[in-house]
Amino acid sequence: MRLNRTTLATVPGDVVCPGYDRSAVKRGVVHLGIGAFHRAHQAAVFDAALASGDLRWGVTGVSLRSAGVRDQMVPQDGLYTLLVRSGEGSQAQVIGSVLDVLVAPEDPQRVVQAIAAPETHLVTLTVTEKGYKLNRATGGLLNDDPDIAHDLASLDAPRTAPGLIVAGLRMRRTAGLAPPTILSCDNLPHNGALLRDAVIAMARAHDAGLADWIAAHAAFPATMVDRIVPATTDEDIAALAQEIGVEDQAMVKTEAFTQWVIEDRFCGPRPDFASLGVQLTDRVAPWEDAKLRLLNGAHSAIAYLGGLAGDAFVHEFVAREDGRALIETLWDEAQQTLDPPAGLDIPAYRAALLHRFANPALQHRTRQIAMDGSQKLPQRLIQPLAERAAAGQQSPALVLAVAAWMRWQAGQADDGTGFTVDDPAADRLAQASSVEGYLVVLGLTLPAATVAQLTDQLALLEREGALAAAARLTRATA
Ligand code: NAI
Ligand code: CS2
Repeated sequence: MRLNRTTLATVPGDVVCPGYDRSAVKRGVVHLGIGAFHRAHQAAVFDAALASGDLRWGVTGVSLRSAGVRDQMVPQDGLYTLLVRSGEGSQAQVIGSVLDVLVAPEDPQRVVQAIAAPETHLVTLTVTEKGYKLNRATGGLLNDDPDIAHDLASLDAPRTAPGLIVAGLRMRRTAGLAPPTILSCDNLPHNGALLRDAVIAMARAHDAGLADWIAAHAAFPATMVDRIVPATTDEDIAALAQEIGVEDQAMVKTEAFTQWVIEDRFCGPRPDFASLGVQLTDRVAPWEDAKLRLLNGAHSAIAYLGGLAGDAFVHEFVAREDGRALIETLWDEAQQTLDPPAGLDIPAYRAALLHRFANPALQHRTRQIAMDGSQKLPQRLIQPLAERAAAGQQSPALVLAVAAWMRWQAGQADDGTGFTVDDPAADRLAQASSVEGYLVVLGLTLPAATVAQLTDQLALLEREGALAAAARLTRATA
């Protein structure tokens, strides 16, 4: 028996369920990229908005690639369980904010129409870093990407997020409607500005007037999003079915912590975010940098060093004394590059992060974080390393973490086990055999002294393995 609007009545009483009338909910949000993170983060906030009595914030979810999530969610009437797992136990809640899921490749026009619908006030995105199709070194669209090339030629059946958004905005403009606010919720620095540039570049290829209208009237606030959401496994689904008595193929598991900081620059209606625990601020960049360089930087270090050492999960790496010591050193280095926002207590933030990473109930795979490293490393590790090098500071932990990413590209763990490198640049990375070669793939340069240190650490990792390299660093910095 699957979870759906009929079987909802049978779930145990301690599972929180939607208390609002779902049939009265309007579709105020179109979300592109309805993966696990959206379901554990933004959709839960929209659910809380609905529960507060503001029924404008139902979500039309969109898959840009496969039909998998639609096939999980539509038979369940969009209902799914959000399972919060902490060291203390777990709490389940059924979320009702997702009303429909569209599969863009099957019917792109339905997505365009959803964006253009008068009741749509927000378009949100979690399409992964690579989904923006940007050449991050130059800031322009990836014009040689076949899907971008297709959308630049015609928007009749768009294939990319920028293409779908521009086609939707074009339809709104023709209908005399204002644009919705468009919120990137991916882990990219200046995500609002990046998305705005991509959308305006796509629009300009078709209609300069449309591009100018978007530039003048649409809002693309920057956001910082945070909640650790590991990919759901078959075991998670089976265990939840035992607990709630129905099968939920769309469930997501997460931690108790959640944070959403949004630049307060909307061009139309939005929920009363402040009352829903969302922070609105003038400047998101300091929050983004702190999160990307402390949380995500440590995550990537753990993914590559732990992954090479054979740690399947994040909590295994931070259970090691040398693992924790390495992360603390990395944070000492990274935090000196930050301009922390008022309200962020860095020592408390670091302590909380270690606690979050140590949560064994989350089962957060190092392999999941290791994915798409070429899209993640620059903002997480290389930028702070470059800034420190420019200031004449040594950064042994950042250097080791970046070298571990380079070592990862060989597709072999320290015990000789082979794995596939999951990265849009995997082919080019596989051809690169030196530090300089890896940096070319990223489109970045570093000073010669830093390149030499990376080369040393890469050789050390090849010779002695990740744990020995982490232990050496602990001894050297003790
Ligand atoms: P997921 O794998 O469950 O979902 C990824 C979504 O992105 C899917 O809808 C997929 O179709 C889409 N996508 C993937 N490649 C794409 C491409 N080339 N073009 C267009 N769409 C593409 O992953 P999840 O957990 O939902 O994470 C997605 C993003 O959310 C992350 O990359 C990150 O930027 C952000 N995020 C994730 C967190 C997490 O802990 N999982 C926490 C904070 C942010
Ligand atoms: C992780 C993030 O997969 C990754 O790259 O570092 O998704 C991380 O879980 C989130 O940013 C936490 O908010």
